[in-house]
Amino acid sequence: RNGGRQFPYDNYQELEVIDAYLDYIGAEYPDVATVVTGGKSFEGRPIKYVKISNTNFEDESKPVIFIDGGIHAREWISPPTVTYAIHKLVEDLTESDLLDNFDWILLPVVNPDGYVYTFTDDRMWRKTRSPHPRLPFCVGTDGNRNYDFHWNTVGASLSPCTETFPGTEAFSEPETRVVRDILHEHLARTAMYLTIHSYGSMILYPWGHDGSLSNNALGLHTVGISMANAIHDKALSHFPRYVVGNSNLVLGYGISGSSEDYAHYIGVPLSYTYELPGFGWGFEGFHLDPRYIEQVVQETWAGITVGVRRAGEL
Ligand code: ING
Ligand code: ZN
Repeated sequence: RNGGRQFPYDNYQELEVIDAYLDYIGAEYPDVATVVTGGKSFEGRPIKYVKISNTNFEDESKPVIFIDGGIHAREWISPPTVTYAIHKLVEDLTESDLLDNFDWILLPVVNPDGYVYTFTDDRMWRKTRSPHPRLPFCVGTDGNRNYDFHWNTVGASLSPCTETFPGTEAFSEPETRVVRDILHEHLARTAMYLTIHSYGSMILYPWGHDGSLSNNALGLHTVGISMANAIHDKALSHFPRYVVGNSNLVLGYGISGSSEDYAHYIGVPLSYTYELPGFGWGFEGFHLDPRYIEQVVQETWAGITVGVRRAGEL
């Protein structure tokens, strides 16, 4: 054990360690946590998530909070923020209102093939690992361009060899289909969807494809600001302050086929992309110094919990 919890936050963990932690949680806390394999990645790895409820998840009696991480392989700070949420909800138990009032779905690594590849071959790999059917030397689809909302219209690359290739069709990737299926299965009661990326210290909301505002723009912005303020209150003084806003306007370009837009389009009222902190550019940005993992998972959890409680009031 590590300070009373089973998952270490002093360094980045390989996929096996993350999967073993999820299995441990399911085995040790069967009354609150159920581990589900939502599907298999292109290379056949299980895509695991945890359903958490202090009553019976299948009663469908509470709003659902769905958080995913690790869709982009190199954004290593993302998965530990999701495992930390599992730790706080299942092992720590100090914030019982979060379980009394909500059910949770937590999926730390959407793209296990890419994640493994960043440990074995290329630390800067972003996409999935499926080769293009006609150009097999071009490997990988950008999972966050592969969703079926304005798919392949803006901010995605036609060339399958590049970083933002949206796939041969919407939902061509088994990894994004797992997230899609979770969203649809619990759509009627999903209050909030968060997809955790890095880097940039931003909380972004729809619509990414054209920069227009959704009917719930006021709710999105209000909850987004409260999350950013909660993070700021816990953040180290030299961390950049989070920016909150419409994805397209904040980033300065359009993005089509993102999970954030898709979730909101099908009806999730509060849908956000978190861009966690990173210092410097490129490698430096994606490889946050491990000494900050503990800090970032804690401050991110502060943001998530404030947002969730606020969502419960809306
Ligand atoms: N950034 C996101 C990306 O997928 C983004 C930016 C935010 C896209 C919100 C869509 C919606 O490119 C990273 N770091 O992946
Ligand atoms: Zn990303």
